[in-house]
Amino acid sequence: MKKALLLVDIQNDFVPGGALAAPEGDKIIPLVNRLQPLFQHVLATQDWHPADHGSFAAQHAGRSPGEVIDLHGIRQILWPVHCVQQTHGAAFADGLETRRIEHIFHKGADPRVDSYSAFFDNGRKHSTGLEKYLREHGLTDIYIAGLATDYCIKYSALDAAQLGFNTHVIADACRAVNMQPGDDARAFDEMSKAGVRVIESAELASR
Ligand code: VGL
Ligand code: ZN
Repeated sequence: MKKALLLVDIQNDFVPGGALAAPEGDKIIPLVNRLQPLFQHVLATQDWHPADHGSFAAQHAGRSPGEVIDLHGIRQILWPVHCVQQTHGAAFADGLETRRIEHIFHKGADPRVDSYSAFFDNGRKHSTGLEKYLREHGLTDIYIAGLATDYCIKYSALDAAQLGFNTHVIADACRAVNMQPGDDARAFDEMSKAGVRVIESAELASR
């Protein structure tokens, strides 16, 4: 058994003050920094969009964030402009310890398709390289923390479990966008039902 901590989208735009903030998203940062030394392997993703990404409401005349459209055949929630490559919003959130991150996987760079999962785009056509990396390094047990519980955490965890990794989500080291109240609870429920172990950070120190 070889463990990896996967930090999902802990970026300025997903914390308060950012374009698509998860409420209290900044609260996970000190905790995530304390968790990192418990793992030999720390990996991270960054949501990494071109300025004209098709998930941005601003790309669709008359549309607003929160509306749902069909984007090249896939159901797409429209978002505010966020995590544009090379901007402050796309950078790792202020205060996040980044020196232990051994590899960064970017997602969402194709303007035609969104990418919630750390593994594949939403059309499951292209992979980020994360699966290959995990297999090549013999990493079998994945512990996920970051933002946002109801989107990128959920889809990353569901894919990890489906791909056969022992998948854990550290609930108190995640925060949700919660466009609808209760989205976070529903996301945890869906992950549990799919075989993801939803744990608390306190359980980790003793493993
Ligand atoms: C995310 C919405 C759009 C996330 C990324 O990281 O959860 N959510 N892009
Ligand atoms: Zn995005």
